[in-house]
Amino acid sequence: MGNCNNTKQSSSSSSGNRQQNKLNVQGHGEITETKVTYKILILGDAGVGKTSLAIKWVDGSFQENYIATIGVDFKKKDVVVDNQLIKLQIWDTAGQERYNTIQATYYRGCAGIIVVYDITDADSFQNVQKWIGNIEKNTSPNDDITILLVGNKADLEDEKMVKTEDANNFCKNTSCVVDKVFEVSAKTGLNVNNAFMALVEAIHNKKKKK
Ligand SMILES: Nc1nc2c(ncn2[C@@H]2O[C@H](COP(=O)(O)OP(=O)(O)OP(=O)(O)O)[C@@H](O)[C@H]2O)c(=O)[nH]1
Ligand SMILES: [Mg+2]
Repeated sequence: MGNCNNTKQSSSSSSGNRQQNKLNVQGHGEITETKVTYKILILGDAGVGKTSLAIKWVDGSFQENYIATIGVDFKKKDVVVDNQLIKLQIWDTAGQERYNTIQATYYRGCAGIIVVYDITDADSFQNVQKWIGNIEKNTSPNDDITILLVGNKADLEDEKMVKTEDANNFCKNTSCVVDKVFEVSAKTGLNVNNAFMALVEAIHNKKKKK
């Protein structure tokens, strides 16, 4: 796979400056507020569940009816990693082909990208390659972006068309991608928090090494 930075390599770029304050967050005791913001982009074909995943993780809700995203939607969430408060800016993009041209600008300042496919839709998994190609075309290795592959709609196990093994092999063979797939369900919430937190922790650990 092309020019993405290997997650094990370090690079000079970084996002966010670190001003440190102490503060108390319920359930976490005293933590350090680092004023670090990570921008996370969600990509993938139309209808795979990008918006549903963002809504489930940030608001805890789910809706059955499909309303296609137009352009991009934004969500914010704060998380604690290593006793540090990290602010996340989540950019939920439109999967529909006609919006693809404006996505080049979305990559600016991006720390992590979630590429989503639907486990019941083999085409959406085939197209993951296209999305990774799009990332490579619009970013440079110095941007040091961490990518996480997510297979959504895991609640529809009976209709599963994409093998976990194939998705894991894809991750292992693609240098900038976290080395395993997260199969999740925006409907039931299965693994949703684990997936987002795995990405945030991977970004955080990379930046810590610099
Ligand atoms: N069964 C099931 N349905 C889901 C799940 N996630 C999303 N859906 C449904 O799939 C449809 C599309 O979901 P969206 O979240 O709008 O998809 P999207 O990827 O944001 O689509 P675009 O905005 O057009 O790119 C909706 O009808 C959702 O209810 C899931 O985990 N399980
Ligand atoms: Mg959407």
